[in-house]
This record gives sequence, C-alpha cells and structure tokens, in this order.
Amino acid sequence: MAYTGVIPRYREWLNLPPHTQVISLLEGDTPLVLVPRLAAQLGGGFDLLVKYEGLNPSGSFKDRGMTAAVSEAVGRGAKAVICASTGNTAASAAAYAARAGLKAVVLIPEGKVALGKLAGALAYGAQVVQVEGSFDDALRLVVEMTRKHPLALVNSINPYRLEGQKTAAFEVCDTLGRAPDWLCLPVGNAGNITAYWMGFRQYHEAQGTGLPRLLGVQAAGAAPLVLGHPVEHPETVATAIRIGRPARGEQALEAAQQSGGRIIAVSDDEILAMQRLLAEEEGLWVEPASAAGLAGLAAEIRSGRFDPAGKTIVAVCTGHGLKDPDAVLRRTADLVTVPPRLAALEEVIL
Ligand code: AN7
Repeated sequence: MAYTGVIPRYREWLNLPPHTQVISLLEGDTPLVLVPRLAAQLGGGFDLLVKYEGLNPSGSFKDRGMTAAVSEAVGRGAKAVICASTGNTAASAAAYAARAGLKAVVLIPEGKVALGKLAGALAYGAQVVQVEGSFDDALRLVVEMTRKHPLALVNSINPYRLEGQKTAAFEVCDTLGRAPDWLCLPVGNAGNITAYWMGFRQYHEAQGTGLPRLLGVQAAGAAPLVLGHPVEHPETVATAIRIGRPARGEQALEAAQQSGGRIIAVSDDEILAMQRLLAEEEGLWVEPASAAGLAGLAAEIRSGRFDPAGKTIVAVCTGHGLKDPDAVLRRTADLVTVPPRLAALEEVIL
C-alpha cells in the first residue's frame, strides 16, 4: 500500500477526536541510519543510529505533530492557525495551513530565526510577525491572542501536536523491533521529549517493546531544565532551542527521570563540533540544534558518566542542515578560486 502519512499509519494509537480531517504531506517514515564511523569516533563498542527527522516535508520533525494539530483544527472548522516559533514550527505550520487552505500567522523572535526557516514560512504564504523579544515572549502573546480570538493554537501546548509527534517513537520501535537502550535528543520547548516518552510507554504497555532511557540535551546558554529556573535571556548558536521557559518543562523532567535518564547541557562549541563531525564522517548534515543530542552523548561518554558498551543508542536529529546554513557558510571565507587552467587546479588539489 502507498504510504499515507503518520495519522493513517498509526490511527488506532492516536488520541484524536472523530472530527479530525486528515491534512497530510506524507510526513514521517524517516530513515533510521546506522552511523558506525561516528560511533567509532566516540569510542566504539555500541550501535549508534540517527533518526533523520530533517527529511520530513518541511525539513523538520515538527511535521508529525503539525499534521495532527492542523487536521484537528480543520475538522472543527478553524479558518486560521497561529503559533510562536524559533523557526521550524513556523515553517511547518505554514506548510500544513497552506495544504489545508487555512491562513497561518507565525510569531518569531526578531533577528533570531535561521534563514531556511524564515524562507520556508514566507514561501508557504504565512503571515510572519517579528516580535521584539524572545520565543518565550512570542508564545505568551500567542496564548493571549487565542484566548480572545478564534485562531487555532498549534504550538505544542496543543495536545494533538504530541499525539502526532509520538509516532516517531513508534517508528523507532517498529524499525528496531524494540525500543533502543538510550534515546538522545535536543530539548527546547520540551514537546518532543514529552511526546517520545508518551509513545514509548504506550507501545511498551501494548506490546512489550521495552523502554529507553532518555538523554535530553539543552544548549548551555538556554538550559532552564538543567539550572532549575527559567532563563530570561537565552542565548545559543542553536537558535531552534533558544528557549528560556519551556512550555512542557515539568513533563520533560518527569520523562527523563521516569526513564532513568537525565537532561544535561552542552556548549555551543560542542554543538558545532558535533554538527561538523556528523556531516564529515557520515554525510548527514543537520542544523546545530539537531546535533545537540549527539553532542550530549559524546560529552557523557567522554566524562565516563555513561558506559555505552553493547548498547543500542538512537539519536534524534530534528532538522535539516539546509535550514540554518549560517555557521557553515562562515567557512566560505577560506574558499579557493582558480583561473580556468589545469595547472592552476593541480596546484590547489594535489
Ligand atoms: C531543530 O520551531 O520550538 O523540545 O518553535 O526546531 O520539542 O521544542 C523548535 C524546536 C529541537 C526542540 N530541534 O524541540 C520551534 C521550536 C529543532 C527544533 C527542537 C526544536 P522541543
């Protein structure tokens, strides 16, 4: 049968109301890629796999939850959706709203959204509003707007976002035949880690697939769940997770703790180094935030806090590298240019 997207594929596992009217771009079914060269760089002796979520239709994992949120909204007659976003949610909401024939309004922190995400939101025809402030300010505004006006809120405080998002956990189990020993992933607003935990628990209760330990990773400059308090002015090169008041922070901490895992922070340098290693060792280019989960894993192994021997570890890489080319493009300063003569080419290559 042709692939039909995450809602039809997992319908009986999803708590979606009967009025749901499926709006899909055939999201999900993303590859779980073995990365043995990277595993060897981290010391070896374990199986490391990347869930490559950047291959979703709008280029990030957000499409799984967005198909559910927009499908529910359309089914109850909504005419417009609204969200706050560090970029990926904006592009995803814009794409699914376009697909559904709805208006999309997206609020983004001024000057802090990566190029490919802003371009996506504009390309899909959303109304993009910049907010003088952080993501957290934008989310507060969106909540106030939706209390007053009939706009469907599609941030991950919308429970249907998590219903769609948890299909990623189902896919991991379906591919491996069981849950991995560890799952590492970046944490921003904390919807994703919450949804993975929901999904793994649900599958385990129904079919005994086991439960992974969760390693959630924040950027050191935006690590409220590690510090134990909100961060007023979050700052990180990984703008996707530049969030100081995660809407689902409590649930994320609970998920990490229940799983026997933890939430840690890594520096921007560690994030960028991992982004580069993954691209250069394995041919997988992900955006900086997406490398945070792996950067956290590397830090845990290096410090001796974590013994990976014999384990199966899945790292969720949430968004495509094309979304945020800034960090990589800084290297164009070193580009070599030659005149169109073989001798000149030989000189720079050999
Ligand atoms: C690539 O788009 O919050 O912990 O507004 O884009 O579920 O928030 C993005 C988050 C990880 C963190 N990786 O996920 C938004 C937004 C990437 C992301 C996260 C985001 P959550």
